[in-house]
This record gives sequence, C-alpha cells and structure tokens, in this order.
Amino acid sequence: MSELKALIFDVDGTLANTERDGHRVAFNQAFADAGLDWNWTVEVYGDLLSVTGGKERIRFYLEKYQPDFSIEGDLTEFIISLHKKKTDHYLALLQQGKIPLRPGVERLLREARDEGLTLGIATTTTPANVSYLLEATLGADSLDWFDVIAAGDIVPAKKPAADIFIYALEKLNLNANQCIAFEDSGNGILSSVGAGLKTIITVNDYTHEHDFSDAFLVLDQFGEPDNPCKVLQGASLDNSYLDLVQIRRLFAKI
Ligand code: XBP
Ligand code: MG
Repeated sequence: MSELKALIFDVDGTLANTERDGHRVAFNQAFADAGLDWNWTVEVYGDLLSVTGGKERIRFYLEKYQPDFSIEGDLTEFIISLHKKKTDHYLALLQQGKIPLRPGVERLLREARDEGLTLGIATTTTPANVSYLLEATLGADSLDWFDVIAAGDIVPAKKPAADIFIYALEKLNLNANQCIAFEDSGNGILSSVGAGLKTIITVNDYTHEHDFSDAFLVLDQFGEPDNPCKVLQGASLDNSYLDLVQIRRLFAKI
C-alpha cells in the first residue's frame, strides 16, 4: 500500500466549468473576427468536445460541419492563427473574472497544500489558459502551488492518450499508485487511467453521460459544507463534501 503523495488535476471542466461560457464563446469571437459565419452553439460544441485540443477541434469541425470550406494557403497555418485569436479572447474572459473555480476546488487545493501534498496539473488546454485561470481565481502566487503544470502541445498525443498524465508523473518523479487524478470527461479518464491513476470524477453538463465505469469515485462536484456534493458512483462519503480526510480514507482502501 503506497502513501498518497500527490493530487493531479485536469483543468477544463474539473477546476472550472470553462467550456460552454468560456472556450466556446472565445471560439465564436475569433470566428467573427476572421469574418467567418461559424457559430458553435452549446449543442454543436458538445459534439465538438469529443475532440480535445482547440486546434484539433477546429479541424474536426471543418471536416464534419464545413466539408466544402477552402482557403488559399496552408490550412494548418490558418487553424493555428485562428486558434491564437481564440486564445486571446479566452484569456480576456479569464482576466475579466468571468470563469470561477468550481465549488470546493480552492478549499481542496488549500487543504492539500496545508498537509504538504504535492499538486500537479495535467491538461489538454493551452498553458497560458492555465496560468491566467489560476492567477484570476487564486492569485499570482498560486502557480507556485503546482510542482508540474503539464499542458497543451507539451506531449505528442493529447487526451484520451495517457501522454500528459505520464509526463506529469515523470516530472513529479512519482508512481501512479502514489497519486490520485481528478477529471471531468470520458477522454480525461481514459488518459488518467491509461497512465495507471486512480481517478475521481466531477461531472458537468457536457460529461454527465460519459462512461466513468473505471472511476474510483464519481461526484456531481467536490462540494462545500453549505453546498453538499452528490455521490453518483463509488463509496459513500462520511460527510457532505469531498475533503482530504475522505480522499485519504478512500485511498487507504485501494
Ligand atoms: C480541455 C480541452 C481543451 C479546451 C480548449 O482540456 O480539450 O482543448 O477545450 O483549450 P482539459 P485549447 O479538459 O484536458 O483541461 O483551445 O487551448 O485547446
Ligand atoms: Mg477536462
């Protein structure tokens, strides 16, 4: 039985509900800037989220929804340029404080820090998106809370490939059985479990119907003392929100 050493968090959908009112809005703003009449509705975006990575998502959209779209010049360069505009818009939304952390996230991060647990991030999103989210919600020094922020194109294959969690474990110099991963989506848990990590899921509107049969625990949220969470799958909790005591108790049962 290994000792719990680290918590490794996904970002989008886990630390914050960033997709519907953040990334999706930023994509549409970038499309408008470019004079494109593309509008990713909440529903269409839910389909597009099956592909991780914003650049990869744009390409998937073209293949599935705009098969006759063509431009002069290199399509990959066009997508990269469009995605950079999207990122600028997304960073502006973060700086305006438009994307809060999910319930219990700050509390759990602070509990882990207070107990000397290592914290890591393993995400598909662009690195700047992570630093801006952390700075906007937890303050500038919060980037130092994490011993690794593994993000975006740092690995050859994005989620559901296990690359990003394997990379994070290597940087932390820890084994998977010394850590717990936190995710929100089907692609995310395929990646974390693929890296050998026990995974706790918090679902959201886009992911609540995904397959989490390999999850260690599935919740609707981490919860707060005055905002109870619901256990959707796995062992019941001793109290109405997920805290480090619960995590350690569940980890000891592995
Ligand atoms: C979610 C993703 C990202 C974001 C958009 O990442 O798949 O692509 O949707 O961010 P995770 P970018 O759940 O792993 O945090 O446009 O920067 O890719
Ligand atoms: Mg996610």
